Amino acid sequence: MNLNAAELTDLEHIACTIAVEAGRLVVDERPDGLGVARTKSTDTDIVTVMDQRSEELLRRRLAELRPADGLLGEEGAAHDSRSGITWVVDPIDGTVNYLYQLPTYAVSVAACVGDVSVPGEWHPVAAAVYNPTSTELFHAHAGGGSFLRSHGREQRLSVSTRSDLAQSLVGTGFGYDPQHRRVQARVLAGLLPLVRDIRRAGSAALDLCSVAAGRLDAYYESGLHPWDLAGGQLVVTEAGGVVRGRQGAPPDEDLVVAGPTTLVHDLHGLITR
Ligand code: LIP
Repeated sequence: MNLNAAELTDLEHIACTIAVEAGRLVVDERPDGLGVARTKSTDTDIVTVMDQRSEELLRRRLAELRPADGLLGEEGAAHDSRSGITWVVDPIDGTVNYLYQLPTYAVSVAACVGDVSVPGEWHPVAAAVYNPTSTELFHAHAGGGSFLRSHGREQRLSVSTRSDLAQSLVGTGFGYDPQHRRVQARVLAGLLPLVRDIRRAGSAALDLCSVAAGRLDAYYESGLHPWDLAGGQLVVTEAGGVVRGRQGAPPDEDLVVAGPTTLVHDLHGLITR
């Protein structure tokens, strides 16, 4: 599907607009004594009422603005596309941080082309990732570069120029399943002596945006869903980075490695070894 710069810019503007609207909702209308509305894959994989309200806002606004487009949301909003574009949204990425009032969570909104139900058969073409606590808005469209909008200023983003993994600050995250976490802990134990340090912020979307901004030199995680990945993936690639899966495949639930090409290659080698 070929979209021109004007169409891509319009999609990016829509992503920014509704990501900020949803972000403001989850901050301004957070109820006192917020609890867990339900759990998903495990009893620590939680959903709050604000995840649900944020996704409903995104669904409603996209129905108004882009009625022919498809939708895939973390909390279940989904319908097929009649336009060839599907919006992949995470209403609160970093839900545990949100529950605990740790300021590292984001609304991620990405317009994608291809079949989002098949790993590797889709890619984002416009995206916004908004942290409503810092009011930092990361955004990009294919071929347009990546930008951070903060306090009224637009800053063009570029990934780290570091090429030495031993001097690199590497982000990662962990799944909710105990057995998966045991494997992730073993990978982490092998990596820790070989890098500058590790950071685990709790939001894949913001981790990927930190890579785009050079705040992390690289990032890896296994277990990500399309909604965790889509927005930040485009922000990284439009900042000159690469986002890959295992053995150079497209990023998927099995593995995501992001950063400058050299670091991604070396980090992938250590992780898969
Ligand atoms: C989170 C991811 C994060 C991962 C967490 C969790 P959620 O997404 O963004 O990278 O390490 O375990 O999966 O569940 O907050 O939308």
